[in-house]
Amino acid sequence: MLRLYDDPISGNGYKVRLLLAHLGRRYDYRRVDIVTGETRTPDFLRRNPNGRIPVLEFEDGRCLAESNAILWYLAEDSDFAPGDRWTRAQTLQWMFFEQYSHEPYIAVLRFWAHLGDQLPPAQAAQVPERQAKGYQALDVMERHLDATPFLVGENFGVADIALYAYTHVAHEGGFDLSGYPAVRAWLSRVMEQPGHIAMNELPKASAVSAAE
Ligand SMILES: N[C@@H](CCC(=O)N[C@@H](CS)C(=O)NCC(=O)O)C(=O)O
Repeated sequence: MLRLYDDPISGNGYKVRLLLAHLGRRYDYRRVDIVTGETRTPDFLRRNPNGRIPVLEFEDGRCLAESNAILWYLAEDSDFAPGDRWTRAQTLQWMFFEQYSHEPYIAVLRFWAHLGDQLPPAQAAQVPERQAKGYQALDVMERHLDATPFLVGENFGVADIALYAYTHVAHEGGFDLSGYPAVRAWLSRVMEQPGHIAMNELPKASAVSAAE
């Protein structure tokens, strides 16, 4: 059975849980605490030398890191994968946008907000700039989603999953989505997809175990 190493607080991990739910796949869930450094133990670093969740482990021991690479792998040959060359390229365009222009601002500010008073001053000083760049990413999405129901044309797919994960909790990092009606309508469309699970929905207790 597939095994997912993840922390429930992580939007990157949620992307993978959300796609696995849509695909109806069972998997073993291993919780790894990112705040206490469980991603940096020798045991975990053997699975991902980059010391980060999510990591998908296969029965033969191979491990795949990077949330969007995992989405791409799992979606292949499913309804969530883009069909032709152009939609594949557009999907990758949005997934790279997510990693370079969205996640470093919207996800990181959410994580920093969770740290509260523990946030080091050097990082607190970066908040205004990261907030401005996060709003720039939302502006890009708003303009695009004003003209199309999903990020890549008419069909819900892995680009939507990749960007939904942190956009729907952007408010937790201090972002106000009230000025983004097209983004909010898209968030609702994603939530309405059959098979959708919320971020705090973990696989059944029997499939959940603590990291070894
Ligand atoms: N680009 C990676 C980012 C992964 C990442 O930043 N993971 C965070 C949680 S969201 C993590 O494991 N942090 C723990 C650490 O850095 O030790 C992806 O998309 O999977």
